[in-house]
Amino acid sequence: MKMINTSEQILDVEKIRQDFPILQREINGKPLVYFDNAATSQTPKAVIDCIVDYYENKNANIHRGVHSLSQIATDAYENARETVRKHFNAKSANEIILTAGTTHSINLVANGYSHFLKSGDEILVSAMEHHSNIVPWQMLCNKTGATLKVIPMLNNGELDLQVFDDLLSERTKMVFVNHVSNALGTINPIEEIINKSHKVGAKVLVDGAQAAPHLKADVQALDVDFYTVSAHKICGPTGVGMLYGKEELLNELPPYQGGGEMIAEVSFEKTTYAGLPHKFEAGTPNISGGIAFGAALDYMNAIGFDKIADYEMQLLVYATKALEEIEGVRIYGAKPEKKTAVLSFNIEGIHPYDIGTLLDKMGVAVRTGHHCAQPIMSFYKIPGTVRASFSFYNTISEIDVFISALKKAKSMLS
Ligand code: 7TS
Repeated sequence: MKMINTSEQILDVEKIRQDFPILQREINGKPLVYFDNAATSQTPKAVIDCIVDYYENKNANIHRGVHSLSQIATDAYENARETVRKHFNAKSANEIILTAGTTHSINLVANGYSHFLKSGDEILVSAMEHHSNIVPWQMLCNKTGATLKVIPMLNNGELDLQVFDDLLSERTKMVFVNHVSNALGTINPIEEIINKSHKVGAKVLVDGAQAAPHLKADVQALDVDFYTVSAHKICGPTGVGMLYGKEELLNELPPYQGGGEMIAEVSFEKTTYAGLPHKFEAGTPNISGGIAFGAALDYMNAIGFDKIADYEMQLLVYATKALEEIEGVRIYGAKPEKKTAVLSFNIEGIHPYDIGTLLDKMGVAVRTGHHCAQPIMSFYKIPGTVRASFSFYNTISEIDVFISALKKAKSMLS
């Protein structure tokens, strides 16, 4: 991430905030300051309108009706898939599986590879993963006898790439790493990890859930094998997301779930499966969600990911400096230039939950706890952190409110 002068006006944030109805509301009698964007982003009117428009004007089941409404819904859904394909620069729409989100996407791949791995095979997972990029692989190892090995992390919130080099061998079949850590915001060097993994013949799944709100990943340039995203972290609705997979790899994987829409032909003797992407999309999907996922990407692209990243860096640098001036604060993780707009911290002698509760009373929403990344908390030997995560619709004056609320909370709890 590049460093930015804090006084430069990069975005017209006041105008952008008008697009988000929820940002106008109060919480506990105070204007909402929403700093829990890493858990889920807020939803712009364009995306809400898209969902309403679907139910008012397009609602029908897709890929099955000869009637016009079904065709209209199908076209809208497939157009959204094309928007997602373009955004991540996949070669073909067959490589874009619309799932329920990152957790679903990872489980789909883990289930598929459970048919191929065997005892003696190794898979590597980073020490800074969300539980959804740990538990499915443990389940896969239990099923297959493969061994899970951990790429450790360093005190500065980065991965230990020297140990990664040592762990890689011809036994390594798969490597799992997030593009950006949800608990710390670290941007991991996935290009290097992908290149080195490919040299030993291992496949790489990158969990892009926390990267997608802040930067645009190009799956072809990265040469990544699988990439996962949740729409609700990029201004879209919950319950929908993407699994990108290289076409030849997705073709090799068996279906995850059986049901309608994923078949070519069914008889009681034998069923043949549909081609990509439908082979992995059994049942009626989240149709309005898929269409709104496309609308969310259109909305963010109209603002521009370069501008979003630069503006969020201004917020992060400003907030980091203000936070560091409070006595007893320890910030976990990398320096601003190596991470996205996340501040994970503690105040000496105070439980993160108590800080979060008092901040909430003052209208400031942050997440507290282990952030579904318990191994990171174990590494730092702490029960959890307070996590403030920023988005392009947050402002410097909201950070001022947060900092003064934090000082107040500290004095009440000390
Ligand atoms: N991977 C990462 C890196 C995440 O941050 C999350 C959700 C997931 C996977 C799971 O995504 P889902 O949409 O399938 O639930 N992270 C968080 C978080 O940090 N706070 O709440 C949810």
